[in-house]
Parts: sequence; C-alpha cells; structure tokens
Amino acid sequence: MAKNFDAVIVGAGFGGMYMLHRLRGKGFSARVLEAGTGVGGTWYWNRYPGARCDVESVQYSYQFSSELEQEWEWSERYATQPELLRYANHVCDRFDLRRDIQFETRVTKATFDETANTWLVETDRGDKFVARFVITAMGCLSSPNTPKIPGLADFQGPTYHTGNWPHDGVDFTGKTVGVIGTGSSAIQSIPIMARQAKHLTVFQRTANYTVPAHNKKLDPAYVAKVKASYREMRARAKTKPAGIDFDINYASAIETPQDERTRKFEESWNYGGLGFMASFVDLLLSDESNKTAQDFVKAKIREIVKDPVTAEVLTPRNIIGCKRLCVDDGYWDTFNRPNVTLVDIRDEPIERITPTGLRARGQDYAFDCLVLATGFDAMTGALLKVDIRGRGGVTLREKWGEGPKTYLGLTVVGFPNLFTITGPGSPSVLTNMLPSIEQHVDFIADCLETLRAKGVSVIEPVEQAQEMWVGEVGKSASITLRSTCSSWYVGANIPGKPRVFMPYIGGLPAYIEHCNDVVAGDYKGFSLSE
Ligand code: NA7
Repeated sequence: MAKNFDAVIVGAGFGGMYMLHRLRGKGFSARVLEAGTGVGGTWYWNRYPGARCDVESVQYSYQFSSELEQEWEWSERYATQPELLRYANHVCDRFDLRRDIQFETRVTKATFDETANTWLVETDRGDKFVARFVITAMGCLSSPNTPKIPGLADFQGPTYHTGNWPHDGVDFTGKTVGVIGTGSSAIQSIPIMARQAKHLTVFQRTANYTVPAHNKKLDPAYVAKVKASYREMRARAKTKPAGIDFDINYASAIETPQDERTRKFEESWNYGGLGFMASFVDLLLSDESNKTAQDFVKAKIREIVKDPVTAEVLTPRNIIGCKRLCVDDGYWDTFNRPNVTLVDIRDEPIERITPTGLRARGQDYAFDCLVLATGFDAMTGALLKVDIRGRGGVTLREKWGEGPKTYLGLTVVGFPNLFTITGPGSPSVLTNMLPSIEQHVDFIADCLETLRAKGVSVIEPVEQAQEMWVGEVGKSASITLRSTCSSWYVGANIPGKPRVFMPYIGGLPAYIEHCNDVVAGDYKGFSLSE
C-alpha cells in the first residue's frame, strides 16, 4: 500500500532537514527519505581524515532560527566533519525532525502520474509513496566517482573512497598507502595520512592550487561578538556574490603596481581561506590578472617544497580558481617528508590496478591500502541515479542528454511539481551552501503555500522561461575564466558527460533578485493549473 504525503523530500542533509521543518511549519505533510543511517548529507558520508568545511563555521550555518544561532557554539574557524555532523544532529533533534525521516532508504524511482497529478516514489526497500510534490535535496557532490581504472577489483588490500569513508575511521599507522587524486579531499587528507602512514604515494594527474586555511580554535570573545551581530553579518553576506561575508578588493590586479599587488596577495595568504580569490576583483575575469595570482602561489610552492623537481610537479599549470580553489593545512609541506612520494601521471594514465598496488609509467608501485580521492559526478550525478520520469514517461536522463536544463536551477519543463534544491543552474556550489539552501527551501515552501491558497495543484516551468534561464546561466558562465578548464563544474571529470557549465555564476544577490521577480510576477515563467 502506498503511503500518501503532500511532499516527499529526498535526502536528509542540510537541505532536506530545513525543507521538512518549513513544510511542517506550513501544515504540509512530508516524509524525508534518506539512504544513510543518519542525517548530515555531505558531512555524513565524507568522513575522511581532515575533512572540514572551507567556509568559516560561523557563516556555514543556518540562519533561520536566532535561537539556534545563539545556542550553538562553533569551536574552530573551519569546522571539522565531526563537528558539522554534531551540528546536523543537533538541528535534527532540536526541531524534532527525526520522526519524519525514514533512514536506510534509497529512492530508486519517481514517476509522475498525469491523471492524478501526483508522483509515485519508489525505494530500494520496496516502499511506495504517493505525493503531490517531490523535492530533491540530494546534494551537489554526493555521487562518488570511482574511475574505471582497469583491475580495480583485483587489489587485495582495502580500497577507500574519500566520499564514502568507513564510519569507524581508518588507522593507517604502519601501513603503506597509495592515494589517487589531488583535489580538495586529497589535499585535506594527505597531510594527516602522511603523519600516520609508513609510506604514502600520491598519484597526481592535475596539480591543484591551494591556499592555507590558518585554521584556529575560536576565541570565545570573537564568538560572542559574532552572536551579537549575526543579523548584520548575514545581511552583508547576502550582498556578496558567494554569499560569504568577506571583503572584496574592487581593484584590478593587473592595474595595481606590483609591490602593492604582492602586499595584497601576501595579506590574503596570511589571512587564509577562499577570500584569496577576492584579493582583486578581476582574478576570474582577466587572464593577465589571474596570472599574477598564479605566479604568487607558484612562488610559495617553490619556497615551501624543498626538492625542486617535486615543487615543479606540484606546480599547477592552469588558471587559479578555475577548478575550485582548495584550502589546506600543511599540504605543500607534506611533500618534504621522507615518507611521501609524488608520482606525476599527467601524461600517462594509470595503466592498471594490480593485486598489490598499481602500475603507472611502466613501474609497479606496491601498497597495503588504496585511497580514491577521485571526486564526484557533480551536480547531476545523484539526480540521474534515480529513475525520474515526467510527462509522457520521459526520463530526466533523456531530457538532460545534452546537459542539464532547468528554470532557476529549481524546476524542469516536463517534470511538474518537482523541485531540485541547489540543482544545476542555481548558484549552489559557487556559494556558501547554507544560505543558498535556505533561499531555495524558502522559495519552495512559499510557492507550495501560494499554490494551496490559489487552489492550484500543478506548477511547471514553461519552455520559453527555461530556455531564457539556460541562456542566462550560459551567458554568465562565458564571462568568467571559470568555465574554461576541465573541472567538475563542466562535467569534465566524468568520461562521456556533456560539457556544460552547470552552476549559475551570476552571484547569489543577482540570483535572489531573479527569484524574487518571478514570485512578484505571480510565478512568472511557470504554468499553474488546477
Ligand atoms: P575533485 O576536486 O574532483 O578531485 C578529484 C581528483 O581525482 C582530481 O585530482 C582528479 O584529477 C583525480 N582523478 C579523478 N579520476 C582520476 C583518474 N582516473 N586517474 C587519476 N586521477 C583521477 O574531488 P574532491 O573530492 O577532491 O573535491 C570535490 C569538492 O568537494 C571540492 O571541489 C570542494 O568543493 C569540496 P583531475 O583534476 O580530474 O585531473
């Protein structure tokens, strides 16, 4: 027997939890379906050593409840995964959310019934749910990418993926370890694994830029100050493209005299974190300006890494900030350790995984454990894993065959009453996820309330509005350097994935304005029907 709800929410991370809270508050019935055994999403799955947020904790937090803001105490500038997971659980219990979340349940299929105007949602446990609305809150980086390297199944030791790490942790003490990948997850975990392991061999395909986090314990006086001025800080953050309250220097890098420019980069470097890219306003707009930042970081690598050959291999060749900038704690310095080896596989892919390690560049490397820090099928991966069928039985996979197309990153033509929190075409991964999630959830909750008041049962974007939005997403992407390299933003890390710059890069303030206009225009761009 199918169970009936106003809405089925898929995923119990920060998006799914807040969505449930908001719908309950408006008197809608909702059930959250979550594959894991607990809440937290990204912070539930990514338990690798060193996993932590690259947005400062006081900003990477919910703002919908002042009581929550006041009672929760962040302990570090950048919260670790365990602290973020504790926070997620605290929110879940504080707002009594758990009773409407069904854990260990993976949604496998969602089919729109055009006669009843309802969705039928099916799970790997054989459940069936009928709901007017389906709201996906599956995360943007939640479908781990395991590359199809020949022989992967032959390896006799344990293999760990950073995006699906064992819950009881892994002790690498005395072990030899091979790591594939040098993205953010690798850059966070390598320094810690290197301190534990007997030997660590890092296989690098693309050298990456990283800046120091300068993480620290938070001073209680600072926390008190933040708590006293949360509203102002949140309001300032909403005026910034990334939804993060940090200072942007509106000068051009290339037009700034060299001494002054270096002083500014040095200041940002010493402060730490993603704000480095805000050292100058045009770092992602002008090749020449970007090059000044590249040169600054390259000099830092040469300064920190003692062996010039290793330093050269670690030196990125692409645009800084094009792939997501990483934030680290002692990454470059780790390569000065005698128990760490770097293997450059840029020109020659790994030949195969062997029972005892792997073969690359004509050489065999042996290790006890293998760590895949190989990232995710970003933004569309989790959505397309579910067999989602809209009008006429058309699947989302078919609809997005040439890349994702959405209206506002929230809705898709042909898929009525389906909402995608932080979906492709929304600012999501280019912003502080928490305010972006809250804005989407508020939009959806208000929309459902309006539909109920109007006696409308179906909402769906119209083709023209979706085309306009897809055009807007593409146009804004083409202005920046960010769309020019082989990153997961464009799907380049997944063989065969269409190359489309997926997030909306116009900034959170512009995006919010678009959404507000749509609402003010009586859900302009949508067709509403009874
Ligand atoms: P990323 O940033 O996608 O990094 C994955 C890394 O794995 C990257 O260095 C890849 O090299 C490498 N990779 C992937 N497949 C292979 C194969 N087949 N062979 C060798 N190397 C490979 O994922 P993360 O988990 O580190 O970070 C994801 C986001 O989480 C991050 O941006 C933050 O937003 C938080 P490539 O660069 O593709 O050459």
